[in-house]
Amino acid sequence: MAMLNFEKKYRVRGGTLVGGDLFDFWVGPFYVGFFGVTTLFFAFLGTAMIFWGTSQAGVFNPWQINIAPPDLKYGLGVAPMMEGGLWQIITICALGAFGSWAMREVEISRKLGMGLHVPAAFSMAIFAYFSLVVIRPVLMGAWGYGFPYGILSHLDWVSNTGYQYLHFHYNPAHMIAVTLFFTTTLALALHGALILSSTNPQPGHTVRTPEHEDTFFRDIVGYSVGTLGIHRLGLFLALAAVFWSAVCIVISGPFWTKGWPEWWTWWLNLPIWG
Ligand code: UQ2
Repeated sequence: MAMLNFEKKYRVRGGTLVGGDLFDFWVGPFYVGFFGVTTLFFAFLGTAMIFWGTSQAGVFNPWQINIAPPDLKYGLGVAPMMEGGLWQIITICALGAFGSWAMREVEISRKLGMGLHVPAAFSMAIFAYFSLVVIRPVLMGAWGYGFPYGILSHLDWVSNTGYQYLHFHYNPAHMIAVTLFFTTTLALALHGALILSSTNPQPGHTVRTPEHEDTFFRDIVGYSVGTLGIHRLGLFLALAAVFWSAVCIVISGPFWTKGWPEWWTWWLNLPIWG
């Protein structure tokens, strides 16, 4: 593939964390780096394990793929290959691939002299996965509390786990997470609409400036968060949504074993009701 004219300027040497110049090269449009190699290694191994395990179970319908975690009786030990051991290896591969991808983002950010916001944001997604398959299972004493790898089977796990706490919407951390997800879509809808509106002026007008964007929101709600501020707000809302999602599932089991509706008895038991 031909190198685009601006790429020569930005394809700079250095910024690597591991391997020095050894992996500091591109294949076509892709930066490789040490972590590009480890990403490919873990991703291919993990994916191959899923396909192999699925074929061993005689399943050839993608919707029915199900690589289950070990039985609870294996606790936090190593399980036999076909009884959850495969799930354990796939989990290690997944964490290896996600972690490598994050480090590759760090190397590219350093190479370009940029902040580390992108790998920091991606790390929150890794943390959400890590909390489901490592933190919560470890706190509860068995890998069997992890979720199964399969399109429909992981949906069943989410539904079953939620119903174990009777009504997950009464989980206060779940409430905060949902509110943050909705607010994220509100912020992106406002921002997307504002940018498209100012870059699509009425016939005969030139493209509008950020001053027009500020003015629109000052006119309608008395406040403009600003062009940089909206992106800080968006990143904060999205990361906070993921963070509270992780909190809401990690507290379910390790720190609260009853139904979530019952958690609210603290409110009914306040002495102020007389
Ligand atoms: C804004 C601004 C932008 C924007 C948006 C706003 C010029 C291009 C969307 C408006 C956002 C406000 C008032 C905050 C809304 C708060 C929440 C919690 C959704 O002012 O500056 O830049 O895109």
